[in-house]
Amino acid sequence: MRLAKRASHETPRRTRRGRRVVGAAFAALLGAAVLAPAAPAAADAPLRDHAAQQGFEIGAAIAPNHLQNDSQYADLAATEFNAATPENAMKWSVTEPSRNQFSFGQADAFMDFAQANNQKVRGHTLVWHSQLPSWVENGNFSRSELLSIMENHIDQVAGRYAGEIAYWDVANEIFLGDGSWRDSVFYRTLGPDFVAEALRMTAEADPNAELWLNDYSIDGINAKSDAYYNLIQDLIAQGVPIDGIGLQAHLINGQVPSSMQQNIQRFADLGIKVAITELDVRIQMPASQSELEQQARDYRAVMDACMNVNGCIGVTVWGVSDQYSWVPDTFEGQGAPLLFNENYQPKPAYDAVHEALGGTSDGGGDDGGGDDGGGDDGGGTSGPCAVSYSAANEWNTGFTGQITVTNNGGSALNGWELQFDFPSGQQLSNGWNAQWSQSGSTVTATNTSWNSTLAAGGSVSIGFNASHSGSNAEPESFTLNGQSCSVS
Ligand code: G2I
Repeated sequence: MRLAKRASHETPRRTRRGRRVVGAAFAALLGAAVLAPAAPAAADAPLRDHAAQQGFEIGAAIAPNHLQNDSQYADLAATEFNAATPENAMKWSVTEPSRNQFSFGQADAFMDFAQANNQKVRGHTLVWHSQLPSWVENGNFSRSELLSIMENHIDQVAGRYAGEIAYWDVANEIFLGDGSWRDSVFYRTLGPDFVAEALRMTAEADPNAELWLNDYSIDGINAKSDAYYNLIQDLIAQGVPIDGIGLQAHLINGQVPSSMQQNIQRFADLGIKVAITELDVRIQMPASQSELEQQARDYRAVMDACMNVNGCIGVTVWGVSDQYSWVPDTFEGQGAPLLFNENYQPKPAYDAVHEALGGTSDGGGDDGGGDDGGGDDGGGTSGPCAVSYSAANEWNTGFTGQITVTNNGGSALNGWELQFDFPSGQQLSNGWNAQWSQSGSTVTATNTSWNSTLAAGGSVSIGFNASHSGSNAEPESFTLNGQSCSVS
C-alpha cells in the first residue's frame, strides 16, 4: 500500500534549471566541445565524440573529491565521457547519514560537473543493502515505518534532482548468486515487495527518470540473471514501472561470459533497456603486456556485446583511471582494471573501446576541420562521399564490419542509402545504426529515423555482423544515394 505523500519536502530543493536547458545553454556557449559533433570525429578524437555519432553513451563513475584535487582526473572525466555515475556521492550513507538529516554537498558537486560537461547522469543508488547508515541497517522497523523511511529518502534524493537524472539505479544488488533474495533490512521487513515499492516511489519523486535495477555477476546467462529476468517479467505483468537493467560487469581478465550478448538480447526482448553500468576488468598484479592485451580484448568483447543489441544504450566504466579504482582495496593483489593507467596514460583497453566506437588507433586521418565541400584538396576527400570500411573483428565463419560514411557534398542529405556488393559470398546477419538488407550480393544500409540527416561534412558510423565461408574480401566500391564514394 502506498503511503500518503507529504505535501512538501523538509529541505527545500536547490533551484536548478532543467538539465536539458542547461545542456542547451552550454552547447550554445561552447559549441562543438559539448555537442554531438556534426563534423566527423577525427580518428583520434575522444571516446565521447565517437560515441555521440552513434547515439551511444560512454560513461564513467566519478568521485567529486578527485575532481577537486586532481586536475588530470577532472580533465579526462570531462573530455572522454558523455555519461556519468556518482561513484559514492548519492548513496544513502552519504545523503542521509542520520535520520531525516540530508547532506547533498557531494551529490551537488557531482551534478554540477556532469551538467557543465553535458553528461547524461545515472543516479546511483536509492535502495541498497550496502553503504547504508547503521540507523537504517540495524533499525528494527515496522513495515509502515520502513516504507515511510524509504519514501522520505527517495522523495528527498530523487526529488532534489528531478528532471536532471536520466536513469536511477532504484534498487541495487537484490539477489544472491543462486538467484535467491539477498537478506537486507528491506527484504526482511517488507519482503520482495520492497522493489516494486521503491520503483513506484521513485516514479513519483521524479516522473522523468528511467527506473532501473542493477547488479553484478548478471552479465551472462546464469541463475542470478534468470532471477532478474523472472522478476522483470513479473513487474511488467503487474504494471510496476521498470525501464532498464544494469549489468555491472565487474570482470576478471579473460573471463567475459560467452553468453553476454545473448543475455543482453533477452532483456532487450522484454522491452526494457540494458546498459553496462560498472565495467572494469581486473588483473593479477603486476600486469604484463600480454595481460593488458587480453584486457583490451575483453573490453572490446563487452563493447561489441552491447553495441550489437538494439536497446543496449551504453557502457560505463567504474572509474576514470587505475589510480583510484576500488579493485585493489577489495581484491588483494589485483588491479589495473580501467582504461587509463595510474599516470593517466591510455592503455590498450582504451584503444579497444575507441575502435569499438568507430575511432581508430592508427592515427590515420585527423583532418581537423572536415571538408569545405568545395575544392578538391587532393587528399582523398574529393567526390560526394567517402567511405571507410573495416572487418573489425573476424573469426572462422564470420566478422563484424564497421563503416563510416562521410558526406563530402556541399549540402546536408535528408535521408541516405549506402550500397555495396560483398565480393566473396558473405551473408549479412544483423546490423546497427541503419536499416540493413541484402539481396544477392548487394547490401543496402538505409538511415534510421534518428540519423536520417547527414550534414555537409558530417559522417555516420554504422556496423553489421555477417558470415563468410573462409574468404572475406572487402567490398571495392560503395555508393551513397546512387553516387560513387571514395574508399579508404
Ligand atoms: O564495489 C564496487 C561497486 C559494486 N556495485 C555497486 C557500487 O556502488 C560499488 O562501488 C563501490 C565504490 O567504487 C567504492 O568506492 O562501492 C564501495 C562501497 O561498497 C565503495 O567503497 C567505499 C569504501 O568502502 C569506503 O571505505 C570509502 O570511504 O568508498 C568509500 C569512499 O571512498
